[in-house]
Amino acid sequence: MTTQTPKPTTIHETEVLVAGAGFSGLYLLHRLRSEGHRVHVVESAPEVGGTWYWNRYPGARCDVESVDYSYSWDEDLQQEWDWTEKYPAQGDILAYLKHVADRFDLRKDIDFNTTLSSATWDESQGLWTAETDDGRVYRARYLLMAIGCLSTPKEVDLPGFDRYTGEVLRTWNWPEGEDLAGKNVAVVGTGSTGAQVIPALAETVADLTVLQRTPNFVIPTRNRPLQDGELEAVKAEYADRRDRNRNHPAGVFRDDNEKNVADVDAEELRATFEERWEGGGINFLGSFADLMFEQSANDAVVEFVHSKIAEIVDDQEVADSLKPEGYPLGAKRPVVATDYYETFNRPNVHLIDVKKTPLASFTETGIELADGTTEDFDAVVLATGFDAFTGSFTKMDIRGTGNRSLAEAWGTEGAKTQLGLATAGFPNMIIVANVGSPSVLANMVTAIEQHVEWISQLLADMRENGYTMIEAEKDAQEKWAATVEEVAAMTLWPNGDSGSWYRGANIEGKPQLFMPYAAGVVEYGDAIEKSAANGYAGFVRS
Ligand code: NA7
Repeated sequence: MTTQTPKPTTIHETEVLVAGAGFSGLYLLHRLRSEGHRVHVVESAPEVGGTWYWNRYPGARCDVESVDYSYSWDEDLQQEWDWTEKYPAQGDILAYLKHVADRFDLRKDIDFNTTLSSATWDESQGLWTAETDDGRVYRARYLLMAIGCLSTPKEVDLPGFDRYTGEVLRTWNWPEGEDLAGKNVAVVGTGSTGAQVIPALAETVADLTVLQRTPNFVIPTRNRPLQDGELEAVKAEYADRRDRNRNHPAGVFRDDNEKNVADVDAEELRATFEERWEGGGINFLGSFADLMFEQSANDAVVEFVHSKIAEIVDDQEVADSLKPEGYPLGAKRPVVATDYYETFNRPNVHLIDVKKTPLASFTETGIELADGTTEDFDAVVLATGFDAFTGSFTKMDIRGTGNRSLAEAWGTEGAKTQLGLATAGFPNMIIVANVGSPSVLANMVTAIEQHVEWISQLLADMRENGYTMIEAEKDAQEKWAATVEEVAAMTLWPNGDSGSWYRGANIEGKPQLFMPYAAGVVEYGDAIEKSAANGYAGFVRS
């Protein structure tokens, strides 16, 4: 028997290791590298883009306008890039991020097809050691988690799903170019993803069955090509536009109505909702100032959307199933989609309301419902959502001081952070636009830029003052977690029985805590700036 000497592991040493090459990771790399830091990025995908690389299902589109869902930090970049539609399709965003990667020569510092499986804090050396699933090792002073809020799919929990032998497509990793034309297809899930993929597939498949558990409020997108001169007008005052975005809690300027529902009569109420509905998009949420604060105001908007569903959908039994009930509009992430309700008038589209007729089980060829009816499909599309915020952290074996596991820390107490930037016991691990910050409740790109700029300021300050370690203080973290909860409790966001991923309610057994900071990017920016100005209050440095 011969003993083989194990090959020595190559250790990639760097100062800053960034996990993720989406909007956050690319900006971190560019910014920190240009400030003289040694930065390296690892990315699971073979390409940049993060969320916008993976979610390439038919119909995938962002609900923030193109000209706002883009970087503001380079005037030449924003002047030279030409968006073509009001709201960007997934492919357009991906093309933009690829352009950014090439234009700023970012690829040379990114390892693609590289998934971190663990990261361990070495207390004696003050370094993170991160290992990939194929045994490569990185060592870095700082570990920046730019891994996205919605990057780890929820495990499939459909009864008998492993019996099904037909084609299965996952919206979060859609096979390039597959449109399922002419097939008999079922879609499971009616969140933002389902509401986009359903109308897109309905146009090409022979037959589409939608399995709906909880209906959502679906606002029309009203996407359209940008008109002549429209982009030029934005470019002529881009800096001001970006400023307005940064100064709106949603990270994107919205022409919000200052009136409350109680201030107007029935006629103005209806006219206001109608106008915003016709205008389309997230602007609808700015119909009245108190929509997310007063139950009675929210009841009014719910009633309006119900009336729209009844008006659009021909079959009133289907319309009734599509009407969300039992939770305020907004408690589950509002959905923006094109021709969603109209799609249910198509002869090739059928709704199965599994709350009315439960799904007994998947079979080898399709499904069997509790009432004994069966249906067969060529393909099943899963649009069943994500283990939001924490899922991408806890699936990694992250170990901080005293070898404490992050999955254990967050699994028992819920995900708590100091100012959404770090978590106690995990020194030098900085979190980007995720739990405890406005993240998903704002224009993600604005939220990301805010974080990247704060991190750049932090690392410069650490270098100047000779610090090598920063850690969240436990007490400050508890206070911030309480603030996040209190702010959410002032709104209707956490209310009702919506099963929202905002508070982990879509994952069985996950501790329920409202995870994003609901006061928005302006107040949040003040809070993180105040900490920095006070010597990084709420953090310990050494
Ligand atoms: P969501 O919003 O979490 O939606 C997932 C959908 O899948 C939702 O309708 C779920 O119903 C449904 N689902 C999940 N599991 C099941 C089972 N077991 N049976 C029936 N239906 C199920 O994820 P999306 O991908 O649509 O959107 C995520 C975010 O990405 C989006 O908000 C944007 O910010 C971008 P449920 O509501 O749990 O009853």
